[in-house]
Amino acid sequence: MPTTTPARVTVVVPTFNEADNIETLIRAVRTQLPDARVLVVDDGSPDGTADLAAALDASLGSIEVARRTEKSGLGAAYRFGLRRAIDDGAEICVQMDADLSHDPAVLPALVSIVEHGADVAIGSRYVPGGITLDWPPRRRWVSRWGNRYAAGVLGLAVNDATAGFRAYRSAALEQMEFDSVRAEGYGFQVEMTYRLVRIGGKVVEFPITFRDRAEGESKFSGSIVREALLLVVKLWVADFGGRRRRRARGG
Ligand SMILES: Nc1nc2c(ncn2[C@@H]2O[C@H](COP(=O)(O)OP(=O)(O)OP(=O)(O)O)[C@@H](O)[C@H]2O)c(=O)[nH]1
Ligand SMILES: [Mg+2]
Repeated sequence: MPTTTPARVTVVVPTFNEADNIETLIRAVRTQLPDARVLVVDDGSPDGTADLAAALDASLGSIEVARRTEKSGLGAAYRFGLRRAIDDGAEICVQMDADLSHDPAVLPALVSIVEHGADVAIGSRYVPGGITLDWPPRRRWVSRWGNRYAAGVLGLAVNDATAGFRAYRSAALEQMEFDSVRAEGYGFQVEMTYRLVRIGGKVVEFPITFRDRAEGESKFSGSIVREALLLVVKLWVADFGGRRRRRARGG
């Protein structure tokens, strides 16, 4: 009987000032995925997040902390972290926030979905069974309609293209050349989704309960929403030639 070796998994966690959350998060990740590596990508948090994570490595092991000096945004942190994880041998890369909005109990399901053939498993708020708790109505509205807009304009059959809780097959990340994605905030997640769909990747959405952060400060801003709105138009325009060619071929 052939033995199946579990895929090598790295959980990439970008952090900026998450001292109140990082220990709880890392311990929960270790409980849910005991064999996974954790890569914390910290942008010089003044509150000592990186030191807390490094101290946990001493007791738990398999926790790497990438200490970057400047706060350069979520997209840059993910590009760096995913590249580092793949180069270090990860076959599946998970991305999740440090603020406990993403429930670590969902990790085994996301990983298993990729192990069973998906190129990305998205922890989704907008499929049946998915829900967002504690968000004010305005933020809920921006997220819900932002997703409808992005999916509608780009023709994505994805309900939560801005979600940040995902597991990717590393081979698919390479194929879609994720290093060249430029967007920073929600736009980063949208463009990653768009590229994956364009290479014919298989997307599976898994319902999650998303909770607003209980500790630490929000980095939500109008400018990252505007970036995402504009990006969708840019992607649509850039793909104009592609759509015409597909139509001409009858595809
Ligand atoms: N390395 C790095 N991490 C960041 C940066 N900005 C945000 N993060 C982290 O990225 C994750 C998501 O950011 P959040 O601040 O939770 O953004 P959000 O979920 O849109 O908004 P709130 O939950 O309301 O704060 C968290 O783990 C942050 O600590 C950054 O510039 N660099
Ligand atoms: Mg958050």
